[in-house]
Amino acid sequence: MGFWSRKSKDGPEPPSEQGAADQPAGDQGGLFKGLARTRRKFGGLFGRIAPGRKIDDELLDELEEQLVTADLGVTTTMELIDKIRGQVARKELADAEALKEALRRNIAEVLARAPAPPLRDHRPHVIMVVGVNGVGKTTTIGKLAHYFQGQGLRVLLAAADTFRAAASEQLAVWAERAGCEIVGGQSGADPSAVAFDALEAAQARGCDVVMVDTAGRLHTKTNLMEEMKKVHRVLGQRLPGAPHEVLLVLDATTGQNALSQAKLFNQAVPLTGLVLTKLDGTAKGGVVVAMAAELAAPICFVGVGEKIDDLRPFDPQEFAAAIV
Ligand SMILES: Nc1nc2c(ncn2[C@@H]2O[C@H](COP(=O)(O)OP(=O)(O)OP(=O)(O)O)[C@@H](O)[C@H]2O)c(=O)[nH]1
Ligand SMILES: [Mg+2]
Repeated sequence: MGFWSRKSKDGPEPPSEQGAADQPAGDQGGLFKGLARTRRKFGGLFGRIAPGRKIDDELLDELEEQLVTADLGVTTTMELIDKIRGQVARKELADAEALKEALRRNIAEVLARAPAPPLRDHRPHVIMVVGVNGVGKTTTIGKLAHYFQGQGLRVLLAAADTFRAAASEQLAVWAERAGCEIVGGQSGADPSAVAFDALEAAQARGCDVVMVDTAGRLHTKTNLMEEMKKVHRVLGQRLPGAPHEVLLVLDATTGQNALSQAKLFNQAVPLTGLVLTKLDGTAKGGVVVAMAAELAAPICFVGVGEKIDDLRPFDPQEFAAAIV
């Protein structure tokens, strides 16, 4: 599949904490559990349908409304509903159970539309992490550092958030937890200079992965977006082709607003992937489907909690099954 799915040298992933009683056996890391609230939103509709109930316009209208409320967005919902109407017209769906199965399948199809990043072998592989304030960039970097270290890769973090007080200390705590290296800068230093120095250090030390933590910024603030572009540019000056990945971190609880953030960030720096955090705290998990439908960048990871293990590589089939 790509860089993200490199197999661990140490065998299978560690088992996750125990989840809900109805958690499927394969729910490593608690994706199913994390999406409980989103699923409840979908389940609410299916729960009210009497078994064997005929699929009619009234039922489809209700489903359409539910999908919009679950933040799939109007465009994506229309697409899904049209498809289901076609299946109903062709008499492919006998009852509510078949409808549920069809919805799950159709959602997985939409999610799989954005392909996983291609396999690229750079050394170091440079990943820049961007997003608005407080979405979970630093936490995600900590989780990813742990993930990569677990695959036997040598990771170095660049503390290029020189804006927020204590940002580099926060990253240092994650570096310690993950057991990786970190290069920081003085508070108030030029973030692109820190990124440059960190990349230089990673090259000298032979690191496999460099992750650049950046300050949170509003997608509408031009000067801050320019600063981010400079970090991107300077990394490329140090190592042509870098950064190889630009990950946009989005907070799933923001629902549809995440979509406009993604569009504006993508205009500033070419995004290669999305990470959706805080799926555990929201009933708006449906926004993932809207993302996959409307954006070119694939969803690489989802965050389902605050702990170091609470990050899952994104799997369309698994995700669709976990929400429907
Ligand atoms: N429940 C939950 N909380 C998360 C997740 N990811 C991050 N958080 C929490 O979100 C808060 C903000 O996380 P940070 O990693 O500091 O966010 P940031 O984007 O780096 O913030 P700034 O650097 O200030 O822009 C913290 O309290 C994290 O614990 C997640 O997947 N689930
Ligand atoms: Mg941060």
